[in-house]
Amino acid sequence: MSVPVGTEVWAADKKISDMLTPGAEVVVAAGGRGGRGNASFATAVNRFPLLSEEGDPGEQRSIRLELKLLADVGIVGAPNAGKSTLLARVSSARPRVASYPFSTLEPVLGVVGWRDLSFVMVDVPGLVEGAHRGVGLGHQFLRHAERTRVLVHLVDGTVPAPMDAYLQVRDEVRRYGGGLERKAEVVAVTKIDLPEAAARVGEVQSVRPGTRVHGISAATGEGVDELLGDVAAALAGLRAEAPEASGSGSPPVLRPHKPRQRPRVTRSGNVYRVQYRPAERLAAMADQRDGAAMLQLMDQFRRQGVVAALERAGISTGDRARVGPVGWEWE
Ligand SMILES: Nc1nc2c(ncn2[C@@H]2O[C@H](COP(=O)(O)OP(=O)(O)OP(=O)(O)O)[C@@H](O)[C@H]2O)c(=O)[nH]1
Ligand SMILES: [Mg+2]
Repeated sequence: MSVPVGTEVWAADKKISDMLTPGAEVVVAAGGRGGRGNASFATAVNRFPLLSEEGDPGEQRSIRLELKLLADVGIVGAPNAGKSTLLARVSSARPRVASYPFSTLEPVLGVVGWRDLSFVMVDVPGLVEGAHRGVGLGHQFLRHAERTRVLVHLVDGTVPAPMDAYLQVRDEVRRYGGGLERKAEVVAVTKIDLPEAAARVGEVQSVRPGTRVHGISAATGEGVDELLGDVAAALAGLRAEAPEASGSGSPPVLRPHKPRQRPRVTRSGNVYRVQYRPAERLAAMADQRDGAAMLQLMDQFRRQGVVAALERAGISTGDRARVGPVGWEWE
């Protein structure tokens, strides 16, 4: 199977793997084991093996592939903060911009060029209080910010309490978890071409002492270059800290863990049924009319731990034992 990079593979609501490098492989359903002919049952004392084994059918399972966008930088913020306007200003992406909340309904990627650097930014639809519980749109899109390395947090400079708006979005990001809250965050108050917004930068700065809160206008371009400079510096800092995997060598093959099977016995009345694929495979192929084959089968059941499992389950003389199509009276 070939899937795009950035895909998560889920089966039965359990994450099997992340596909992070081109060519990464994951086995989601193993092919069936081949059968074994009777020659493979020959031993020094049993030179005429009467047993053989049928092959197994391949595994079947439903899987869900969840594609996460890969971007270096995620733009987060309350609805109407000016996220899409900024992305449109700094890249050739054309996300929907409108003067009402929730105008962007799906994440949009843009490639940003800054000096000689280029990085990918994703415009994540607006976050509102309760987004982590699925209120509004933001939560389902926050996963697209999971793979980013830097968050640009935009605060609308025209709302009555920009500081509260900042803290609310921070809270949503923190509750979402997944390491999002630990990402480098570059904060900017938007729309500073409007006087009331320009006056708000200091307010937000007061909750972020020690790190610069930018004032930007995506409309006029004011402050945008400095903002991108900070983003580039954050990205460069992270690159220096954690150099990306060289990409050389063959991609790892991730295999879902398969628990080791043991014989399981279920009882109904005086019938003890053994569930154990290796034993059932043998039983399915054994010729029940051939006494010698049946003796060899019992011998294999003993080696496979089937007899011990039946004894542990409390089988006693006169009860019936069953393995696949083979049944016999216990003695
Ligand atoms: N004056 C001014 N208006 C801006 C600026 N940036 C955005 N706006 C306006 O603010 C409104 C919302 O902008 P968007 O970019 O759609 O906001 P958003 O954060 O993407 O909103 P959602 O997608 O709904 O979350 C639009 O009417 C924009 O024209 C700015 O720098 N100055
Ligand atoms: Mg938008």
